[in-house]
Amino acid sequence: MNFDTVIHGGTIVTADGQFNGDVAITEGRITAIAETLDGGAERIDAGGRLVMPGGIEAHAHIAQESSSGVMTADDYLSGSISAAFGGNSSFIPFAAQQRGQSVDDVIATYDARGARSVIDYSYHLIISDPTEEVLRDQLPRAFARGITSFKVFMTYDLMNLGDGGMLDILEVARHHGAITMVHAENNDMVKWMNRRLADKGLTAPRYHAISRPELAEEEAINRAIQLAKLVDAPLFIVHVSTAGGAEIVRREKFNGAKLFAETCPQYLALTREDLDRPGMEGAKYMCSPPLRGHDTQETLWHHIAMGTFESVSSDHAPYRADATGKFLNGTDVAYPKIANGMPGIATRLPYLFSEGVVKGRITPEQFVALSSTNAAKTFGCTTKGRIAPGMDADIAIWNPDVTHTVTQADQHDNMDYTPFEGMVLTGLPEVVMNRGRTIVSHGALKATEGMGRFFGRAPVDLRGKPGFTAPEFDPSQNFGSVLR
Ligand code: DUC
Ligand code: ZN
Ligand code: ZN
Ligand code: ZN
Repeated sequence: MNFDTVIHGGTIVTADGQFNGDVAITEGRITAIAETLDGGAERIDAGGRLVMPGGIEAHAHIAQESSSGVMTADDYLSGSISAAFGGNSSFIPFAAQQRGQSVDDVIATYDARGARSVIDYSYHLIISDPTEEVLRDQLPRAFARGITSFKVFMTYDLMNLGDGGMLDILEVARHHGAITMVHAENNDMVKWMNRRLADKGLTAPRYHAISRPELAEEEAINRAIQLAKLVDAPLFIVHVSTAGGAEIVRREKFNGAKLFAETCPQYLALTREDLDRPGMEGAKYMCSPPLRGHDTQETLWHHIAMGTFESVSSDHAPYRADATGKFLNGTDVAYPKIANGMPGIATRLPYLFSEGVVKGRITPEQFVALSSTNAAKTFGCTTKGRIAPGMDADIAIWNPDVTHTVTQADQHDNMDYTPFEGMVLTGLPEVVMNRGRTIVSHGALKATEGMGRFFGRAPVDLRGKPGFTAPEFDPSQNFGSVLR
């Protein structure tokens, strides 16, 4: 056979199992898997290495303005390069609607930005202004383009849709087979805490964590799930940070909600004590939901191992610790004026591998599911996330034994810090491929700007999700909604 590439002698790991063998690639696709394969214009020796599906980063903010107007430091070029160094072959950042903006305009804007990517990309659409035109015409057009996931916020005054707005989106999404993602924090609880803290003059970064209580997340997660159940719509809870939130997700999944969820490395690796660092250092550790306590970490790991979460995603939200990012409003400002979010697209998988697989908390198969296969299934990436004949040759070859210290210089992003600085991790991706093209090899970038392609996605895969229909509401009736 005339293969372009044969990856030889590695341990192939999928979400279902592992075996030693060779993988052949022809014209960007996996064309054969066998114990031994001859030929290949290029042969890659993977002896002692793990051959896994390239990561799919399903939660990243790239070339995106926050609702308060702060632009992320990473665009699609730097963001995709950093992602690739971290073992990702593709990613799905957000395309964010500003109030008053049409969805068509949002997509055109992000198409121009995405064109710089070195890896394949798609978008989740953030909806902040669900007007009738948006619901009736624009979201269906986005869906037809393969943008099959819509994200909404329950917090931030400029983003929060209210329960009715969420129901509108959930209903449209359900009708088309799209999945609704939600940032779940109770807006009024946070605002009430903010007022109390401001009254007492408590404005340092550490109060950011206090202003966003665990209860605010737990309440909103529960509410979002009940809203989704009313219209029997699939729901994805992003960045679950609390034991209570994870417990609700687990229970509701068990009871038949069409529910999906993720957590993020920062909630496993860091705590709210990191916000206490001297001066404004703590600002680097401000994200929403905020970092929690030590006991939360082991509980979230337990939920990862039990299958409560489909994915562990980075929530890469790169705001530099300077006047372009965190301190756009000045260096000596109260915490509500500091951009929140932290980078992590390059550290997500090395962290998950080291602290998960190497430390025995999860199996290599679970690592593959959490990093790639489940995201592909949830978000309709039908040609990605698996090592199987016919699939895109999106492959990461990992050295499971190499130990390294995380440092900013190795992130290959446009940031000026990594919150994971100094952590000693075991295991690194050595070769990362996207559609058979080598993007990163042994620490060197092999790709050039614009090599990535936009990929449209299929409806959410609901196999194994029985669903829940509220007896008072039969969604097939469409009581006078915009859907006909
Ligand atoms: N939510 C995110 O998903 N990312 C960054 C900040 C936020 O509030
Ligand atoms: Zn969020
Ligand atoms: Zn995010
Ligand atoms: Zn290194």
